[in-house]
Amino acid sequence: MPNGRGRFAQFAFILTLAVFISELGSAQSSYQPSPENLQARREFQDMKFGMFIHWGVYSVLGDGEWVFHNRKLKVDEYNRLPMFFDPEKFDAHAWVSLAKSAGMKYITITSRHHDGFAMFDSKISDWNIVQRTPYKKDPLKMLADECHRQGIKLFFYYSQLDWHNPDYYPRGVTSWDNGRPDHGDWDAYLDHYMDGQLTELLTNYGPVGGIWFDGMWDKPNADWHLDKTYALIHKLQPAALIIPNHHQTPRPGEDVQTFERDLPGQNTAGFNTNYVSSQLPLESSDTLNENWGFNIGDSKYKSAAELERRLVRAAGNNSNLLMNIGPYPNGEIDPQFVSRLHEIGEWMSKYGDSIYNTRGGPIPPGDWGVTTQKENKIYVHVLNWSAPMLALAPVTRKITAAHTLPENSPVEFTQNPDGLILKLPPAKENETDRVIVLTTSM
Ligand code: JFZ
Repeated sequence: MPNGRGRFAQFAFILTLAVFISELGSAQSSYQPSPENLQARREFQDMKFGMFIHWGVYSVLGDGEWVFHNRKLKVDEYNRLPMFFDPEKFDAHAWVSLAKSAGMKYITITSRHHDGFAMFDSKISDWNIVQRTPYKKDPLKMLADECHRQGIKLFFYYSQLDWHNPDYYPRGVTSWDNGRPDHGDWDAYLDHYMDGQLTELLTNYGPVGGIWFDGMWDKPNADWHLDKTYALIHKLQPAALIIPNHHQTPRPGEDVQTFERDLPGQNTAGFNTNYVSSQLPLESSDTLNENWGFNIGDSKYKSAAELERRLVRAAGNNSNLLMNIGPYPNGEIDPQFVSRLHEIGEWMSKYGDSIYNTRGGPIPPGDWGVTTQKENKIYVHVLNWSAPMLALAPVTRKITAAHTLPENSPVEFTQNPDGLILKLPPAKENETDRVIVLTTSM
């Protein structure tokens, strides 16, 4: 009879097997990613670092993107807001150049958030930037054109949750009495309104990197017509990736597993799943200060060094990092964001080799740091270790050389079946990451 530990191991094994089979089964039952889609997934993993942008009419109030809900405003009251949204300083070239200078390879921007307000030229409803604001233009079109010019991939965040449309009914867990009628046509909301807008986004903006969905958690038990919507997206643009922020085990048709404010498998935020897909590309999103949308009272900026370490930890966990900024309502970007992004960009120009195009390395991540790998290189990222000798778990590949990045000076090492020992150079002042490049024979 197995003891307690044996029984637990047995249980854990069966559970792992069940999850594995279910992922395999569901992937096979209905969704076969197209070759373009599989290629796009690899390219997504190669990019590693993206810019998240939360920007909408809510930015005018400087109180975050949830202000409609947090202040329990009525629809008629919130309807006044677009009249004051006139981002005369919006400059698509400046935004895309900023992302590029930070070493970011993609941008994910809110095409509409939970207020349902379309930040693009939509014919499905007049609740959009062209028809309701004095600005009258489509910033997403300008951004898409500029991204194509500068070689940056553009993804659209799209909120499935809607605090404005009466057809978002029955309402979900975030509902409050905001003056909408107590009836509505849920199927029309999904099939006409949402799929209609998604069709616009995937038709009028050239090649799109993908759709980043959010808000399903508002009605966890509703029928969201996911198969239909996912099929529509993959039909319109086979390479477009579906990235759902539902914090659950991935479903068929989904192409990336994303984790909000956490590394894959961690759940410090309290709403993420511990399950990490072994098949899908991974992404972790976070905020540069403490808010997604512009919040005038938020000056808690993370330092460039802290952001660099997060990026390194994400890469070592086989994940991308999507780092958010909330631009001002006039279209300018907070200089505090800009200076940090420039600093990260400088750092990436020296250390980018150890991050771009890599996958999580062969040595498990630890408090000391992480590893990444590509081709015959293993990059050891030492983030938190002060002693001269670092002992690591064994690596099966034979290591033929070790040197520092970016100086390329040799590093002494010992490799045997019990492990790998590196003699580290002393940390330099303000060094966020000591990178040792291991060259292997295969
Ligand atoms: C969502 C949005 O609500 C938020 O405004 C932002 O856009 C972020 C990227 O995504 O955040 C969530 C999603 C789910 C939960 C909490 C915040 N949840 O389930 O508790």
